[in-house]
Amino acid sequence: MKILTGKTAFFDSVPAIKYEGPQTTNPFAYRWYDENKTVAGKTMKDWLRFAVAYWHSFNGNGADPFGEATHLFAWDKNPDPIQRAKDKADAAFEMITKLGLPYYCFHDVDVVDYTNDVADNENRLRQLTAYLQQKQADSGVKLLWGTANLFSHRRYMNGASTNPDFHVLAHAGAQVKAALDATIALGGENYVFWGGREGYMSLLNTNMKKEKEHLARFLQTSRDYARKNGFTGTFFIEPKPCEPTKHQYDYDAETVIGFLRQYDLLGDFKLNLEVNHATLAGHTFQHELQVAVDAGLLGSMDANRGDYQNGWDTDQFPTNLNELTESMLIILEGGGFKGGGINFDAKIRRNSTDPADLFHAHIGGIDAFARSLVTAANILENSEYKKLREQRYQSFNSAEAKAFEAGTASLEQLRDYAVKNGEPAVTSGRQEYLENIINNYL
Ligand code: XLS
Ligand code: NI
Ligand code: NI
Repeated sequence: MKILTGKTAFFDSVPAIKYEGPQTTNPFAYRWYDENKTVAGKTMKDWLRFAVAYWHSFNGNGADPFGEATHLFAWDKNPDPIQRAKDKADAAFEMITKLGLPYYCFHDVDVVDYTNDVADNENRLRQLTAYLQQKQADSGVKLLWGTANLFSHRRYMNGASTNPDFHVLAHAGAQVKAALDATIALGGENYVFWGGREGYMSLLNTNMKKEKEHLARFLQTSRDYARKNGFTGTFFIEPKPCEPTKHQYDYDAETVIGFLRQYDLLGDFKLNLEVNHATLAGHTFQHELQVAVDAGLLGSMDANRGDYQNGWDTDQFPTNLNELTESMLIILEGGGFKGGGINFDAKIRRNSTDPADLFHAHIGGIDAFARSLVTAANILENSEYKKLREQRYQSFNSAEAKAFEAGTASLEQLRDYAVKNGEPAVTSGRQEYLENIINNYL
């Protein structure tokens, strides 16, 4: 891939990251991610479809509720908002091309600062869209998905499409329209809705039924606009149970699937699952993946990890090989992502203040996924894992069980089967044995 630097290089000290294999001591090299290596019938690049997230890497400045910015990066300095946005795009494409990744993702307000003037915002985004079109053409990097930030501005404090004030909802519409225009112009392959404020803080002031109907209608209206304007990609809903809102309507995968079914949106929408959102919902990420795969709706994922001691979205870079290997087992068996890929929705820590830290973070996450992909493929191909799981259900091969599954066995027949066959045997689920298989292949 051609390395793309703007007028100034922002990551001067960092070379292009290449695959060197597990033995290398070079911190700026991949040990596992070898993009053209074939694993389970596809290249690593095609299985993983990595994307860099604009917001965490190029807008995130390390500030937290207790303290000011600590990431004082050179691309974020120019006082002119358009020039600053272009510097940021230069930094983004320098990093993405040095990492050798195929995709990026953004919110409208990540690309260029927004004001309260709708027409001015549209104009700014159009200027930056043209700039990004050129960057994409020069590098071959593509847009995995675009989205609109409908949660940061104070007007959205009571929700965007679920706001009790129609005037606010209309502003959300204006933003989504412009973000869709940008996504379409950039050949974006998907479009995401994350409902950060689509929910409520207190039922005392909330008509939940009305708000959920508005959310559905807003999605339909947005879909219709995008389709009319040539968007052929997939829309993703990104579930999250809470934070910033106390109760969010897109709670988890199962909830969103029910919602999409209720409002007839399954033909256009799939899921974008995030690791730390799953754990906030009280699930494992593997659980969320399995729910989506079983419904044929695994569109994409936001990669990160949470902190077991904290109850919020810490968005750390993924490093947990057990969690990722179990996840890759599900993704592989499900045939991969439907339209999406792996977006690093993760941020370096407040005290990781060197531009190079962004590289170490991504290299670690990329290698952790690549290694998990190899491990999971190995487990599926060579271990007893699949066979053991299948064997647990072997009793369903009997004629009586097949009749039950087909819906032709009555409750009386189940009773007679129970009487005829006496007490079932005690059968081991062999959980520890299976856990050992994962570790043995790591
Ligand atoms: C926040 C979400 C957000 C979405 C995009 O928790 O993960 O970053 O991915 O709006
Ligand atoms: Ni996310
Ligand atoms: Ni998140």
